[in-house]
Amino acid sequence: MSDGEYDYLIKLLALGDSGVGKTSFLYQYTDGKFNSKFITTVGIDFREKRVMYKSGGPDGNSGRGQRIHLQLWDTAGQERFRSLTTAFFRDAMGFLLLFDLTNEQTFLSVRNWMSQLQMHAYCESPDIVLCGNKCDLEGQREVKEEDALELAEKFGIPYFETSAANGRNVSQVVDVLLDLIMKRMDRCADKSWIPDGTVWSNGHNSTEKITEDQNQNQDQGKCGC
Ligand SMILES: Nc1nc2c(ncn2[C@@H]2O[C@H](COP(=O)(O)OP(=O)(O)O)[C@@H](O)[C@H]2O)c(=O)[nH]1
Ligand SMILES: [Mg+2]
Repeated sequence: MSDGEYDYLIKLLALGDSGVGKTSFLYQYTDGKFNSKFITTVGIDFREKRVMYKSGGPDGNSGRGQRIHLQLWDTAGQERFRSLTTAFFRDAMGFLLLFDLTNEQTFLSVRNWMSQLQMHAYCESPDIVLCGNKCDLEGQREVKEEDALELAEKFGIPYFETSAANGRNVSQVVDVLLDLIMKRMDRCADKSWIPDGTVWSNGHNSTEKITEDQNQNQDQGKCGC
């Protein structure tokens, strides 16, 4: 597909404690590479990738493909809760919530990240995928798969064990998140819940698609789904 053309611009945000592998995960997803000596990228806070999304049609066959321009936002340096603001979460339509399978504390932080999300995201139940990262380091594992699954189930979100080092489940996680987002967009006929930053290829953003009245209902928790 040519550079300027896409049907949807979708912004995703990677969250989780410092060191869990957010930057490495995004780098593996967009570039298919891993650098164990990765130094926080200076000056770039998001990565981009184009994907095709095919929704299942009513008859079970694939519908027309949608051209998606994914913007994946990293959160380097903003991991500390107090520095996160509503503005930081604004515009993101889906969240990759990572913890480190070899560091139990990062798993315990997941609850805090979930409450931050519930407070600041576009609605109280935004689309989130939980990732237990560094699954290649099986010998150093501190978090059991069943415990992570149980927590994910409690929050009603999918859980995957991933490795930014060998790429395991990395693209699958993004596919699952994108699928949740696209299905939510389908469900919300008026689309008034869509965050301001969502841009259609014709240059209009979601704010332009709604009336002032509806605009007043755009507060978080009112996504209508
Ligand atoms: N073995 C292994 N190391 C990883 C993985 N993901 C990240 N790392 C390493 O963990 C450290 C922190 O990763 P980074 O991406 O900077 O974490 P961030 O602070 O969440 O962005 C770096 O040394 C990475 O090389 C993984 O899946 N497996
Ligand atoms: Mg980082």
